[in-house]
Amino acid sequence: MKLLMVYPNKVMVVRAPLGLGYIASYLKQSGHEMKLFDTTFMKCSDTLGDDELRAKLLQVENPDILNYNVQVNNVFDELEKNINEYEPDIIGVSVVDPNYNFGLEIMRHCKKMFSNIPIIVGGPLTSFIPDEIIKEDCVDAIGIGECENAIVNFCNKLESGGWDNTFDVENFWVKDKNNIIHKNKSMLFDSEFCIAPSLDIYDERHFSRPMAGKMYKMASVIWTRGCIFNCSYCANDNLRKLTNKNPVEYYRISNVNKFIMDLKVIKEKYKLEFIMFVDDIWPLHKPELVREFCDLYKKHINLPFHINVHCKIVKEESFEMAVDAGLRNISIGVESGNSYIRKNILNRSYTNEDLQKVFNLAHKYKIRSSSFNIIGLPEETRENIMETIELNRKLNPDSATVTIFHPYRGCSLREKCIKMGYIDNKDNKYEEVYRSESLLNMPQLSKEEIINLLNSFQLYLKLPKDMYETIKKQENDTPESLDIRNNIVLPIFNKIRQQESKWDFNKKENWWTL
Ligand code: B12
Ligand code: SF4
Repeated sequence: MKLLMVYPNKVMVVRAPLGLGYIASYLKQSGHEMKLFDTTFMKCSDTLGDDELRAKLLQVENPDILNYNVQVNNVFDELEKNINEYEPDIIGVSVVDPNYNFGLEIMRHCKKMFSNIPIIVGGPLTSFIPDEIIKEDCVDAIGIGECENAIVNFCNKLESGGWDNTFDVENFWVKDKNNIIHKNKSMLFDSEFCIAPSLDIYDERHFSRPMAGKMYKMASVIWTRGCIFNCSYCANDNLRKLTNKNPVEYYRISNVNKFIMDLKVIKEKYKLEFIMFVDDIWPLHKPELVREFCDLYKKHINLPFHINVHCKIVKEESFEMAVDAGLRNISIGVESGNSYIRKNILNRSYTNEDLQKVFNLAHKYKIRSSSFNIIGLPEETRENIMETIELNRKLNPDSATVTIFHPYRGCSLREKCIKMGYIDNKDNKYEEVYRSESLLNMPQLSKEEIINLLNSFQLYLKLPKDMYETIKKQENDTPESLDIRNNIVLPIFNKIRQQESKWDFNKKENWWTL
């Protein structure tokens, strides 16, 4: 079977969608074919791309390095051309909340032009609104949860017995010709010895990423699947519940030896300079396993790498071994500087001291650290956001990523937003507001104030406190504010940034300079 998989990425988030690489490798191994139609580097809207937005918000150092050579072609013409040339048996579409509306436009167009080709949809969103997606006339089947095995079964059964033969494929909901939906349960994917993802489906530009002001040839990889926590703004808890597994069963770690050997092949094939682990939580709480990983990693990979860290599970022993093996960059979820918001709104339990300990480790071992922060949270006030800034000043990360809270479907905090009247049950216009606007109508914190604080977060973080009055004056969008921003505040900010540590991850030693 030939599957044309569409990745309808309208917001130009450049990191590759890894799940599709896994699907491609499983299909290939079973004698099927998959081609990716990826809109990341096509101009799909007039809004800025993700990295450009980050640069505008002062979250990217040296924005000059960003040049993805975006093509200005018509996505629909391009897609038709691809379908005519490739002649797929199935069209697949992968959706998350911020690309669903665009994905739907694409599916409707495909159904109109190629009514005889079945359309299947997957990605995290199908797990949360399966009824809504399957009821669309342009959709013939949906895959729920992780679908490496499921999609192979689906293709095998379709090839051997036609559409009616696919009605009992696990993880799939399939529509028959009378519009009756055949629903099957979702099984947890056993990733222990999973096959490496096929990175050759991706455009090479996905591998070129900015980090600390320089571009590196890097690939995103994932060693573990799932997470042991259940934060309210994240979909993981609900993805886990679908499979009826407890958090320990849901958190899966692939065989170290197989993982490293697969990574070695990828490293050599793509001449990588940097490895970006996108695991939800990298297993720093398991020193024995980290030791095994580091020994093999040093021997076979020996490249600088990045991981995501949850401050509650870090053991210094593991941290030290990881640095010795090449760990050079960590991202730590701070999220909010206010403990009530953290515990009661985000369902995250840790103290400022827990966070400080991990940032101190990064400073002690001289690796680069970055904090993740969310603003515009339910019940949050301006003062709470200032607390987040204050905490970041103490933690002293090399960079702070700040995003506006969006109540994505599948996250339990969305229900709270609906209950409190902050959003309407139908609100789902994420692609227009991604990184640039809040969807929440809250009495204590206006949408304007959230944007103003997003625009000024880095300034409050880096500039001396005696400039706070001046920074406040440039927060809104008036000509006077712009004048203050451009002529007083930004020149000082840029000077401070120039004086900060510089990082060169290609160096084995002295990768930082002061
Ligand atoms: C790595 C990651 C990214 C990467 C890669 C994105 C990608 N599209 O893969 C980057 C950094 C680019 C990213 C960006 C964003 N992400 Co993200 N991301 C993740 C993360 C942590 C892991 C994804 C992953 O690789 N999983 C492992 C692979 C194997 O699983 P998978 O990608 O889901 O693919 C499997 C299935 O979904 C399915 N499948 C996928 N596509 C298809 C298609 C068909 C036809 C079929 C049958 C099956 C199928 O099979 C795949 C193989 O098992 C998840 C959290 C999570 N636990 O899933 C969030 C997550 C997917 N991201 C999310 C969001 C919202 C975003 C952003 C908006 C950023 C943000 N502000 O949070 C952007 C959106 C950009 C975009 N256009 O996709 C949400 C989605 C929520 C929702 N309701 O849709 C998640 C679930 C996190 C959360 N907040 O809860 N993300
Ligand atoms: S720790 Fe991260 S991945 Fe895990 S549930 Fe919380 S937000 Fe999601």
